[in-house]
Amino acid sequence: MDIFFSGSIRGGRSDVDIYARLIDVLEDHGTVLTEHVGTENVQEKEAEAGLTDDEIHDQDVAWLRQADVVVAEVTTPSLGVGYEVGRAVAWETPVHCLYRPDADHDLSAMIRGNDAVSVTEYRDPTDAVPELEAFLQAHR
Ligand code: 6IA
Repeated sequence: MDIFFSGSIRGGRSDVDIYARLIDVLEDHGTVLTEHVGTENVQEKEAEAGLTDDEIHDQDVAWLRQADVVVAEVTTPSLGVGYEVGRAVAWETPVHCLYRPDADHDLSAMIRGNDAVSVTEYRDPTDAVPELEAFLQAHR
């Protein structure tokens, strides 16, 4: 199963350790197409790779199209994550979002109010695992 993990990059990297822990869980269930989202120094790597924004966008949309499911950590608001969720919903790719309610920002109504998107609220990644695994099983 191809899993697209979506998490903030230019929106802010304060949750990178959480992304890495969630990606570890997802890797037990399939291929995570977007492992770089959980990499500590992704912005340095981005500079080293010398990719243009056009190349990043086109590669990312191709992975999104390929994915069987999308898992998005939406606690740190990110334009890219919102865009990816919107496109996945339009393609009827199943989307599950993870949100920590003790965050600075309340969750967008465009996510919480979207019947096509399921949301798990959690504090520690370990607490999110049962609902995440149930989502993956349901779309296997
Ligand atoms: O607006 P943001 O940058 O916060 O959007 C984050 C989302 O956009 C993530 O879920 C990623 O899927 C996607 N994204 C943003 N930057 C990249 C990227 N940079 N590569 C792939 N997807 C990206 C290149 C890094 C690489 C050379 C290590």
